[in-house]
Amino acid sequence: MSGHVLALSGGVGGAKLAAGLAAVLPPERLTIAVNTGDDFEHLGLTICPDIDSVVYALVGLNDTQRGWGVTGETWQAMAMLKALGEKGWFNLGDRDLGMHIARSWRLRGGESLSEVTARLTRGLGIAHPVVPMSDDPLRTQVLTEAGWTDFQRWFVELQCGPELKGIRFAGAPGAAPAPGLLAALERPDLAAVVLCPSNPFLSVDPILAVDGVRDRLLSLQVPRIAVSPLVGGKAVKGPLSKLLAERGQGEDNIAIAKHYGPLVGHMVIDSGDARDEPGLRALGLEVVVMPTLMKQAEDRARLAQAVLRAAGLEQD
Ligand code: FO1
Repeated sequence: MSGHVLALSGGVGGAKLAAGLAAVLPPERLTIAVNTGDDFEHLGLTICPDIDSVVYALVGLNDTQRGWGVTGETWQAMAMLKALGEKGWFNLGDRDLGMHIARSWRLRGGESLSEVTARLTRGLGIAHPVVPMSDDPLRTQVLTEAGWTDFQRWFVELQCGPELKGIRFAGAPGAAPAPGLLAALERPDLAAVVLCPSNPFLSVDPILAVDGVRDRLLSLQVPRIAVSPLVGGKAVKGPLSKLLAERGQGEDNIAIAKHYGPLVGHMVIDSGDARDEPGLRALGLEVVVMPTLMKQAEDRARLAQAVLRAAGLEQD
C-alpha cells in the first residue's frame, strides 16, 4: 500500500527511527518533522540539536556513543574558545561547528529555518524532507526550585539534576507550523503519523504545542503510532526515566500512553516491557511488542517496517 508517513521526532532515539523510516520509504513518502524547542543561541550561533541529530543520523555521521554531535569529532575550536575565556559548558565539536556556522549566517541573511534546513540537508545529499516543526521560536523552558530555566541550561549545564516542577513552551501559542509540516498534515494521501521514540514531555510535546498541530492530528482519520522510548522499562538516554519518576504517575508505557491520550491509537513497545501490554490494551490501544533497541541500521529498518505494518502500510 502506498501513502505518506509523517514522523514527529526529537533527537537521539527519534533520529534513529527517522533514519530507519528513511531507509525503507522513498523521499516522496516520508516527512520528518523535528522538535525545535531545544534550539538556542550560543556564542552567536543558532544551535538546533534535534534537527542536527536527525540530519547526522540520516547520513550516518551521528555519534552513537555520545548520543549527540558528529562521530570521530575533534575539539580544537572548543579548546581555543576556552583558552580565550569563553564558557565551555556547551560543547561544540569542530565539524559540528561547520553546521552551526552554515545555519547561523544563512538565518542572519534572512532565510527561514525551513529554507536553511532544506539547504543544509541538500548539501549533505539527504533526499528525504527534514523539516523544523516551526520557523517561529518556540522554546522549551523548565521550572526548578530556582525558577524557570532555558532547556539547555538544565539539560547540559545542570545535567538534568534539579527536579522538574513544570515545563513550558515559550512562544506557544503563536508559533505556526513550518510549511513542510503543514503540507504533510494537509496531504490527502497522508496515511500514518509516527511519534518517534523521543521524550514525550520534552521532545514530542513541543511539536504538539505548535499552533493547530495537536488538533489537526486528532482530526486525522489515519493510524497514529507511538514508538516507546522505553527499552526494558528505562529510557536508553536522557532524563525520561527521571521525569516519569518525578511525575509519580508510573514509570512505564502506561504512563506514556495516558500522557498521549487519544492522540495515539497504536503503541510499539520493547519486548522487555511486555508486561505493559495488557494495560495498554485496556486503554484501547493496539500494541506491537518487539525488540526496539536500535544499535545497527538493520534494527532501525526492522523497527521502521514494524511501524509501517502496524499502520497497515505493507511495503510495496
Ligand atoms: N549534550 C550534552 O550533554 N553536552 C553537550 O555539551 C552538548 C553539546 C551539543 C552540541 C550540539 C548539539 O547539537 C547537541 C549537543 N548536546 C549536548 C545534546 C543536546 O543538548 C541534547 O541532546 C538535546 O537537546 C536533547 O534532545
